[in-house]
Amino acid sequence: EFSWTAYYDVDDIYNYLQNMSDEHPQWAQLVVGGQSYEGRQILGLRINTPTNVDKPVMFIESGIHAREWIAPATTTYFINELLTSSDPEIMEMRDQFDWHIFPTVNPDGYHYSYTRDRMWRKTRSPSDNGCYGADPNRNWDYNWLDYGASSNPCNYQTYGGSKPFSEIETRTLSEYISGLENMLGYIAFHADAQMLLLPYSDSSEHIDNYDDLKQIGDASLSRGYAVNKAKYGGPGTASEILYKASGGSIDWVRYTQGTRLVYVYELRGRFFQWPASRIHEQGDEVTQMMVGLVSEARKLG
Ligand code: 0X9
Ligand code: ZN
Repeated sequence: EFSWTAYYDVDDIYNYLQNMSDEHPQWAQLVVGGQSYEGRQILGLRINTPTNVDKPVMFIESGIHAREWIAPATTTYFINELLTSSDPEIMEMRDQFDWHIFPTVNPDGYHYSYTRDRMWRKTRSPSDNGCYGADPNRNWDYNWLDYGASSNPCNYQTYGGSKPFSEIETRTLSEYISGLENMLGYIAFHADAQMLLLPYSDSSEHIDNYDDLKQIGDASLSRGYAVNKAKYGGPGTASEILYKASGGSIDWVRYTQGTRLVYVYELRGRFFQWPASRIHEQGDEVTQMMVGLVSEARKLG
């Protein structure tokens, strides 16, 4: 039985998604967001309750960094809340959007971190010189390799890949994203800086709707704070409040798709780890942060 008191390998996460789509066939549909180097799928759930209006898409990208296990765990927790909660605010949030939610967009890396090397971050594609993987959050085709990324395939952390979208995971996921019409929001979950970040990640220039994103982000963080009194940094431009790095997903999404609500939530943890016994705590916090985000965004229209 799937619970939120343990971390699971990717097959178990995918079984959970399959089970949820079986249990809620009229709302939740298993979707394939892309492929991985080792032949896995990037599986997600589309949650779209029946109505006769077209709803804006809310996209959740999670687990792009393999070792940040709290991201996928929080994302399945959030899916469970959307599908089973009787809290009116959560149900309203569920009904308001066409949700596309992907808990593990780097499934090979996650499996490798789960079974072999806890601190693994990258994908698992081999390079010519015998090293493995690229940082999938340095591999997107926007200002690729300009800042904060390595061109050395043996760099354990931030190798940007042999070219933009060299990694099948980022390339196929970007194609899925491009195929979505009417994407209002794109949220990426990471760990462990405990911050809320806005685009761009490689320029300190404020984007045109910075003030709105800041106001919505503040509302989100204060809703989250009410749950456990955990203080997050930001909201602020990623390059200003964390560090400068090019080739990240949110920059590509913002620039090429023009998506209005784009955020990275850096969740809690130490050395990218978070106790399994406290997944609930992080999950409830993030659920309330999402409630705060969507209700403030609705006010701004
Ligand atoms: O470096 C990253 O990709 C993210 N931080 S993490 O520790 N989870 O690896 C931050 C992504 C947001 N953008 C930048 N500040 N570059
Ligand atoms: Zn990360």
